[in-house]
Amino acid sequence: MTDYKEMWKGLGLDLETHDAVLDIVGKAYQDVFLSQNNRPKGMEYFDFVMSEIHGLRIKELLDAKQEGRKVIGTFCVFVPEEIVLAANAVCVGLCAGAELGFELAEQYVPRNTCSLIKSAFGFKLAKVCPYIESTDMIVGENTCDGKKKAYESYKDIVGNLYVMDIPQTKSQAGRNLLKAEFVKFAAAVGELTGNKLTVENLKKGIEIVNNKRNAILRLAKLRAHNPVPISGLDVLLANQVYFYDNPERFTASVNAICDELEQRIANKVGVFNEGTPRTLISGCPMAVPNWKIPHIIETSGATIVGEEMCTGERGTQNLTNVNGNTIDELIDNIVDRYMKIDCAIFTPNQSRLDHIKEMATKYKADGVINYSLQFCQPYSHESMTFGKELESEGIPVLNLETDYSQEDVGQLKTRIEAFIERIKK
Ligand code: BJ8
Repeated sequence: MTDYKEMWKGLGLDLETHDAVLDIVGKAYQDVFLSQNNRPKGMEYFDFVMSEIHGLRIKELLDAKQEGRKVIGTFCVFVPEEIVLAANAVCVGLCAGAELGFELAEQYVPRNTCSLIKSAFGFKLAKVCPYIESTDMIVGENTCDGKKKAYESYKDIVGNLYVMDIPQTKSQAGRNLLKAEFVKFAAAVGELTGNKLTVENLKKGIEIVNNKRNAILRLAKLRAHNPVPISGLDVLLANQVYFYDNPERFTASVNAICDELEQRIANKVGVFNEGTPRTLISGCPMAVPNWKIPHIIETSGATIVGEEMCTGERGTQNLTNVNGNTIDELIDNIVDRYMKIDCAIFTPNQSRLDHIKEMATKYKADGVINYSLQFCQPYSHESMTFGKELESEGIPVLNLETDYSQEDVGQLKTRIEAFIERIKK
């Protein structure tokens, strides 16, 4: 096994704490993923990626930097990767899904802040994230109040934060705002990288990201089959790795899994028996290694057939039109695509509810599990209103609120098991 200690030391990581983190993630991975039966062979690629989560991929990022490329870290699917790639920079997701460094984080954000935000601070302050330390620019986005206010202090601790405004309504004014922000972002990326946007490099960036989204959407579609050919956990993992892998390699690996699954479907091979209750998860994003709820669901007698979340179909569902003769036209296409993201920060947000219903039908879900992180106002609100609406249309719903701790696992399991009993009937 390659020894990456010197590389981590060079990035300023706290080696002792970092070792402990890798140990915990490795064990969790073993328990949650490697214990599954009958996984597609193609998932070995993701096993490898996960085993090198802080190793090979970080080395690739550092090699890219040696070649003069820049690394841009993001926390939100509103950051246009097309523009990052057009400028020959590398895009990496920075959201973290572990309860680490929370005490340190609470010196900067109130205790009643969601775990996603706290972990962004915790990973930086505890010096355990080689991704954060490899970035030349980190992009924050003014979405929910929690993130918006947190970035005011995050900028002081990271030193390379760029903040982007995001509209909160799907109006013409909202679209104008997003376009102005994307144009400004393109200029900032151009300044950082020394590479100006051209029609050619922008089209290339759009194509790379479209291919990546197409592959993951192809994977999603195959789950409509019964028996389902791949577990929800494995698809969630692919959606999580989506944010930091080399995009072309990711696309090829996901397409290879899809080829294998098509074969499975033809042979009626599944990971769960035909007739296993099918659930759709909807809500806040789940970053690595946040696998708590999906693991409980898939070890309690049900499977997950879709993720209506940013680490899932909300983040990938629309492609960007690559046709255009000018930079302005292509930016317009990018803006049109991103305006369709139905994050709960938008008001009203009917398209998200419509998408949940559409996914429930498309993937033949027997019920919807709404997942909100504690203290997340936007998603908790929508869980309540959408939950009522879905129930009124005969779609069973379970609303869960949790955080990154393991303390509520027993309680969650009891509620999830009861819900599975209900949808079985
Ligand atoms: S587009 S969902 S990635 S903002 S969980 S920090 S909302 S209090 S993450 Fe998100 Fe972009 Fe929207 Fe998607 Fe706030 Fe809620 Fe915390 Fe959240």
